[in-house]
Amino acid sequence: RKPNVAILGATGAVGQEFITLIEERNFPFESLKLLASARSAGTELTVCGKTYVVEEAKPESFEDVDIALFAGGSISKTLAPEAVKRGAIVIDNSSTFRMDPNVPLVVPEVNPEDIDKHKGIIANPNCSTIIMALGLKPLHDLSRIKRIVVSTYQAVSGAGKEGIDELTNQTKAHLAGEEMEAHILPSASLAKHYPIAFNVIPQIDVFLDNDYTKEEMKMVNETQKILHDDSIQIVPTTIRIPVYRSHSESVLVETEEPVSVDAFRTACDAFPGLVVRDNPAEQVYPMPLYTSGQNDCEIGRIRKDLYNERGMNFWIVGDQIRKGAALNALQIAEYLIEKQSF
Ligand code: 2RA
Repeated sequence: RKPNVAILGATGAVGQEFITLIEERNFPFESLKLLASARSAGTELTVCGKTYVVEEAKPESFEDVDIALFAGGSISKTLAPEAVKRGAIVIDNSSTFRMDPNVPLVVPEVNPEDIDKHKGIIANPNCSTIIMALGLKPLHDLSRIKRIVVSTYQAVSGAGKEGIDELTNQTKAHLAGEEMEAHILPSASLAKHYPIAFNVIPQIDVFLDNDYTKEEMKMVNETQKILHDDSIQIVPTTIRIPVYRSHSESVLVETEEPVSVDAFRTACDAFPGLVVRDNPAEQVYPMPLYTSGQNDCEIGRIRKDLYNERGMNFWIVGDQIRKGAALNALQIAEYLIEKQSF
């Protein structure tokens, strides 16, 4: 049977991508409810040719809902348990429950076996974690990963529609010789904001006591949970760059045994959701301008560490709103529907 579906956060960047993907993938639903904050209630949105009026999200909104797609945000903390209480399975893109031992944290191509362990909530990992995990898993299957050093180059879409608008407005202002105004990045909650146009900002979200940011520690903690191995050492630097939609990541991995470039490239070729774009002689490598709007992540610049035979470098790029958020969550829902386990 088809599920009764609700989308919480339907008017935001991720919510809008849920709708686009539902139409693109002919995602099966019996009924659809679009939910948002009181501020956005009343907005009319069209899905599969039918017009829906966005309703204010309340606990009772989840009566008779089988699968609830939560686009993200702190509202998950109060509404996810209310939805579960009413029989819904919540697939939550916020960070609220990701490290909860009772909540599976899932990239469907990497750890699908965790989906069935849910107790009502399934957490969608952070976008930079999802994209990196797609490159890690084929290597981890060849030889267990021991240590990862990663630098990310993250799109402004990670900061939502406001982040996208800020890049546009600052670029226009700069090119017109005007002052650039900054209100959103590195994080709206912080005292200081910096322009992202023609700049990079080595901070995403707030700093913690260990001088790593929340975004960086998400990559550490979530990757260890997804790969079920908290002995894996991960040293991240997450950076905001003036790109609209795709995150790019430079990853150096040390494995237990040496792995050849050919073996890793072949494994990536066979890995679902991953496309190998790797031919230096022809200047072929992934770039965010070309991965945006597509479902697959692209991997390239695959090469051995210059000094350590157990080291492998790669460059991986993926659309932050699609695979980094909405698509990953929808694929989890498709798994539940295929198994009729909702
Ligand atoms: C970002 N990963 O890129 C965070 C949240 N989407 O801003």
